[in-house]
Amino acid sequence: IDTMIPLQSRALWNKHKVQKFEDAEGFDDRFIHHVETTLARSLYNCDDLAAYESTSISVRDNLVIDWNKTQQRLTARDPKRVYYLSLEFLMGRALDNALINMGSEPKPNSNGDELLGTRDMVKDSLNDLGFRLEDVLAQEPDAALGNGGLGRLAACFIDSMTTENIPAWGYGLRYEYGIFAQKIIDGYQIETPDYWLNIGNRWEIERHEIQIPVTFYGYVDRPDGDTPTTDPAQWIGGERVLAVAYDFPVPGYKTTTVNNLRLWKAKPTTEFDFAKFNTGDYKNSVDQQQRAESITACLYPNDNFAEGKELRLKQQYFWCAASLHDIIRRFKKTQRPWSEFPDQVAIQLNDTHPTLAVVELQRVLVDLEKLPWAEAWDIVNKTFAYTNHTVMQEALEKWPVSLFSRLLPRHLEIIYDINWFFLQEVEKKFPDNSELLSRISIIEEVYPERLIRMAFLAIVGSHKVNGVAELHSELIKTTIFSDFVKFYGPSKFTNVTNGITPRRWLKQANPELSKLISEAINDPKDDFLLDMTKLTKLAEFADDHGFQQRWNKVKEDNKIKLADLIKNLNNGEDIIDREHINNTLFDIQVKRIHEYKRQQMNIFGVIYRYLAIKNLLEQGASIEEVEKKFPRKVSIFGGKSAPGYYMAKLIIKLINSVADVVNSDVAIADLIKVVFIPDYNVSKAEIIIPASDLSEHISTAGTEASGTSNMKFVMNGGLIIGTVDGANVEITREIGEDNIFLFGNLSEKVEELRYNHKYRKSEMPSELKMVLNAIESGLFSPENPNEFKPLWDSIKHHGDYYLVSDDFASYLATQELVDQVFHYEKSEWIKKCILSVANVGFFSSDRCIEEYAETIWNVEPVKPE
Ligand code: GPV
Repeated sequence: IDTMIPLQSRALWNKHKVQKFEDAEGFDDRFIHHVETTLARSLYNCDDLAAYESTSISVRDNLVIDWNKTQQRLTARDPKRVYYLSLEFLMGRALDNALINMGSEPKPNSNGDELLGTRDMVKDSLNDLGFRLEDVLAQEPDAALGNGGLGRLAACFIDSMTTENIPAWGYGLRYEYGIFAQKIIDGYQIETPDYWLNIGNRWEIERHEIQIPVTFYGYVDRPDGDTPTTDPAQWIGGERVLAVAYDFPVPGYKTTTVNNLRLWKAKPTTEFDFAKFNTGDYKNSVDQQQRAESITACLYPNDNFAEGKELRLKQQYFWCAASLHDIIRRFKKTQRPWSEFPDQVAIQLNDTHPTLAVVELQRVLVDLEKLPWAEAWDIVNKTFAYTNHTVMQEALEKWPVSLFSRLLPRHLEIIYDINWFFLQEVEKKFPDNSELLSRISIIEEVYPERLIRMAFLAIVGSHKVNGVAELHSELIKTTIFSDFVKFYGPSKFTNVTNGITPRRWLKQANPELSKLISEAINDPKDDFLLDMTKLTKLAEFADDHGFQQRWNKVKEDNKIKLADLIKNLNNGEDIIDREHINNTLFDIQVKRIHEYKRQQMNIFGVIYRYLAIKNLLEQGASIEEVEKKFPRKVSIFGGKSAPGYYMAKLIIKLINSVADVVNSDVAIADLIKVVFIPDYNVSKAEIIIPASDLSEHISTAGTEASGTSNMKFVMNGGLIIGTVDGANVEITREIGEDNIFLFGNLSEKVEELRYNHKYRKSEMPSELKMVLNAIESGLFSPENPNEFKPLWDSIKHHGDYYLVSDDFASYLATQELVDQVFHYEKSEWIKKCILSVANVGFFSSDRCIEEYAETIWNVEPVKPE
């Protein structure tokens, strides 16, 4: 702020200081104020949407007041800050979360007889004003600026960083279109655009005053002729766009700290191109300017896959350049020497998407600030840390050198120099090892195009590299990054097992379970949401029959809510048998559709069950007899496929085709139902996850870096069927191996098993043969028997890369065990659920953030006074 209010005016400012609403009266006042002024409506035309908007603005007012205080406190204290750079923030809805987080200290209600948090207070107020909170909350579109786990992790992290009072900023892009909305038409996925800003966005604050120019293309100029590339150079850019800041206040739980999520939008510069205008090219020049906005138009809809499009690289640089500029501007205000930059700034790279920030900082320090190369590089290296989220080759970003040389010519030079210095060090440590040099080089020399390996650049530019679960963090050291371990030693590589925020994923998604817990452990103020070790007290009730029944009632109510959602999505037609809901096992797999996540194995399992039931019936068994072996079960699927991912889309089609056949087969009564829930997203997850009896986390061992929905399901009192992969390993350690259904081959075996397939040394289990035969017979695609050919071919003829045939038998056997416990030992089942929740505390993202803060960022909380 450059205009300072004169001293004599300040009393006036303080006299009129805006106050937060604290009680029902205050809320009503604020709510009606915004209806009548901000929305220009009245009590005669205030519908649910207007009520949502007015409630949001009122709540935002409170947040902004605390946001300002937080920023003032931080400016005064000037502590080290964390900057979390993520191309995805999968935030979901903001209002309910803000109401829960803001309601820090419950206050007595008007009669003084009950403690009310802000959420309950606002709920009552809205009632008095003529609205139902649930209907109001449902008006909000999801902020779906992410694909899946990686983006949702970033959202959980900013929640935890704020709750922990860590001075933190999130930086990302303000896409106009988030992840596409999924429609299912005739069983096929159809993508439709997610224009989430259609009704405006009441949570963002546009900062017209913060506009940062970003340059692309052009050429490099060396005023002094032929100086080395490590000397300062001048990049004369060709295209210029502006980055405008949009700020989203991030509330924390039981704290008045409010952090900032800053998202950039691209817009044209107001520069006027005289040359074009004079040649009569006015229209063209305006059109070209307009194209600036396309940079932040759309989120790339790929999960675990790098597409390599020019516009994507533009997005990455646009975002890195603007964010770094902002970070540097903030640092410079304190007039510290550059050497102190890493003491003030920690930048976390969420995957390799922001790796250009490493190069950009080096460029700023060398070209603009004129620091010597080595001094600059030391600062860069101490500033950055990199989180890897996958070992799968197709997800590792590699950009063509040719694209770089056009779009970012100076950055390419800098990358070459970084690589040159790095390879020299490698050569020094391991002389005459040209194979090592070419393996470890940031540049991959491959015909017809040389490629820049972004992960390698991120490692070289960072002081720490972490994986997201123990198994994954070991795997990156022994596979994709093993040469770097040889060179740097193992201490540069570390593990921080992922976590999730219990505020959204327990309190918000599952208020009834949350209430039961707080009563049981005698924690009326919900402090367990901050200190999840308090949950261990639940273990005392694990065998308590009365408690088990209350626990099960909560689960049943949540299953009814999910059945209602499914009914609504199915045009009001019920698929799930309401009468038997309590003894129908809800078996859920919701996540991005991917061959490695093996939804195909799940649906094959459903087909097997269907065929087996049909067999028994044909042999004359009664439904009651069949039910003893195959009790009631609903298999629920949900998830999006990348638009260009053919096999994933075929898996969706198969699931829907199986659903058609099975659900309409009256012969099997209601023993199996199959449901594909369209358009899985955060707000649907909040309904689906609390309703699970069993959830599936069945990736081929070694492929799922961590998984985070596994943690969400356990936190909501559901059991897991899973492979020994990702965070399933630590979940097992924490909750106990009696409380999880593990199966399948271990990651150590994967290589050998794939080898066996390649040389046709594997036998397919008879159960899988049966299933594939049924599919091949056209049972699920009578008009087009070959529709699913690519699915069976990939197993039978293309090496079964994801090892479905190796794990299928043990998957089925484990499902049988699940049925046994759920239907014949229900008390044991519920006990397992209670014990799981009792020991799920480790997976709070608060624990995770504490580990990052201590071992990687070296930052401390700054608490409100
Ligand atoms: I790389 N992840 C993701 O959602 N998108 C990606 O493009 C990539 C990784 C996920 C992993 O697949 C999960 O195992 C992990 O839990 C999550 O990132 C968060 O670390």
